[in-house]
Amino acid sequence: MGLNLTQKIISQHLVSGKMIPGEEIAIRIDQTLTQDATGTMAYLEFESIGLDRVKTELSVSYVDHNLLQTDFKNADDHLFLQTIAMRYGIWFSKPGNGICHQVHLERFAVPGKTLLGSDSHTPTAGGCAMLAIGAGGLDVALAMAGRPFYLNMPKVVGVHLKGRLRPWVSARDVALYLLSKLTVKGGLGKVLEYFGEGVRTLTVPERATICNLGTEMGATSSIFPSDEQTYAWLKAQGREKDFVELSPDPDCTYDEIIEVDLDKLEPLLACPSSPDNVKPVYVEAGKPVFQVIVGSCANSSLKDLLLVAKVLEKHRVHPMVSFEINPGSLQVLENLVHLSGMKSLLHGGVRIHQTGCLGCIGMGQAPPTNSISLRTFTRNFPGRSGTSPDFVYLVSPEVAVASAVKGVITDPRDLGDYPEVSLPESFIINDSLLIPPLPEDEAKKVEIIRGPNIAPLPAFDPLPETLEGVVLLKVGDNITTDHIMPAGAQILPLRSNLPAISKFVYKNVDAEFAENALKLKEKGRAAMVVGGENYGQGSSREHAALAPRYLGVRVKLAKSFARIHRANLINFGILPLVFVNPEDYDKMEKGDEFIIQGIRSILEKGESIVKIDIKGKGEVLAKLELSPRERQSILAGSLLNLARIEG
Ligand code: MIC
Ligand code: SF4
Repeated sequence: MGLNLTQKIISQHLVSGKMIPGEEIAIRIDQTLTQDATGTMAYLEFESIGLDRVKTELSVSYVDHNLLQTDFKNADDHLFLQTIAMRYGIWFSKPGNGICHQVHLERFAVPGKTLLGSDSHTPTAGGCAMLAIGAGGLDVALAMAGRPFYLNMPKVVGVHLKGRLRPWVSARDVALYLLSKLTVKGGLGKVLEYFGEGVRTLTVPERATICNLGTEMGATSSIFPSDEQTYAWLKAQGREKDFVELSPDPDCTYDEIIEVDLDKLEPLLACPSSPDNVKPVYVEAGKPVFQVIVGSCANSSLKDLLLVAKVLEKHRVHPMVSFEINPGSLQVLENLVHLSGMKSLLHGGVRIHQTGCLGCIGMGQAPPTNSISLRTFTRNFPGRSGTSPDFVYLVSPEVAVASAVKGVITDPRDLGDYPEVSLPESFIINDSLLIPPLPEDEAKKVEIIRGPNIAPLPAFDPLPETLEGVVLLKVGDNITTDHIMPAGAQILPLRSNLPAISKFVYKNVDAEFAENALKLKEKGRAAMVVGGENYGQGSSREHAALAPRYLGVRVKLAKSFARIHRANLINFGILPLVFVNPEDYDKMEKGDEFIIQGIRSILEKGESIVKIDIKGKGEVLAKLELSPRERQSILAGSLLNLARIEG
């Protein structure tokens, strides 16, 4: 029997394990990417492994998240990242060069290769037929050290695209449609592989938008085949030598099939405050909007901005709307200028920002109180915008510009004829903010510059035989890493300083969480957090595991976990326990005292049922399903300890 594309790429990179869904496999990683918010920690971890140079084919360090320089902290991080890249043979993408996923698609994505990135939207490169996966910084550090990446063999869902998108309906709507079907957890343990006649109607940046938003469904990755569209993209980037044709075998099978009629889709939006709260635009039409932003790794390509520019050739932005554009990359910006798109944007009443993540991660661009903000971003989790409560809708560039023009949520089909937008056959390439790795002999001489905000990694003690402590917090379903470890302008600059950032854990859920946890830790007791389904969805930030661990959290007990967060918990020695009887969730309360006897022995013996004694309430049973390697990581106290033991 033939293989689908995902299975093909995995089989070519398989280091251990069998390609049976759910079983642990290890794959070789060809390329890695980091961004500044996760990168500082990832490079501190890489450094502590003690190698002289990265062992991947290509590793890139991007600066795109922490661009705001209100004091020395972010500026120091930039310098640290640049010098550590110079020291270890890593490409460095300077601030201003653009969002990691957009730049990677332009300059580095190669069909058929594997990419591991310390950012959850790394699957964006699936638009160029890469098997691209988001992971915690430590996993990326280990991949840079030449170690394989461990994951559970995903199920492969074939998404059959039929027909062609109609005018004013775009790639974003394909993803929103799938979000409405799959919800934020429907992609867990799966790769979404696109096939069918509709595929060839979509350009690589459109495919990238769809792959990017697969992350919001919890998918391990998303991928398109490599075909004439891929060739056209690589050629336009001056990289046609990287092209290889790749498609699934004709007799391949999929674990599931989803059919999407592209020509039946209509403009959609995700209402506040979850990416899967999807409705047709006309249902919300007419509500006044005060802010509209086109940007982020999902929708800031040249095609997206040219579309907006074309509309603004004929229309002006409504006086009550702040219409903001965050270009995805320097390349997008320069080509937009060259094609006169910038002129229409400026003339039409747009506010232009620098290239980067900006408001998508709460670095500026917070909306006004009680007002609707429309954004072409990836996530509208509550408070992520920086304003609380917020009313953020996720939309396509088409819906964004139509609403910016009318001042109310608008179905873009109301604007009349769809403007013709075509991409140039070759882009202006400008790599002036992209610094190649130094040759080995020069690299060795580089001195890494560390500002005072870069704190060394603390030590993590091994798992004790008995865990005893208190349930410090109980939360509901779909808790995001933004709840656990918020971002934004105040907190993001502390990503390289664990003691400092830990003070903000669960800040918007329980302002006293960090203080209470530290008090407990001082008494030598452990903290537990109880959660519902899909605990830890969203970002790859390992700080959502690292910082709680620093505060003394040793147990998370939930109905189910999101993939990357679960891996991060294991990497830092936190037990990801799952209720055997989900009804037991109801009897757990904040303040419950617990004891888990013999936990080390349970792990050493490879047992998978854990008894938790809750004082005054009796026993709660939990599952602990771990691979041998995951058990070793938790026993050692962190994967870093284990990597050091293994040498
Ligand atoms: C995000 O969109 O939430 C981020 C910021 O890009 C994160 C990474 C981070 O928290 O640094 C992600 O998606 O992984
Ligand atoms: Fe940046 Fe937003 Fe993309 Fe995350 S989702 S990488 S913050 S643009």
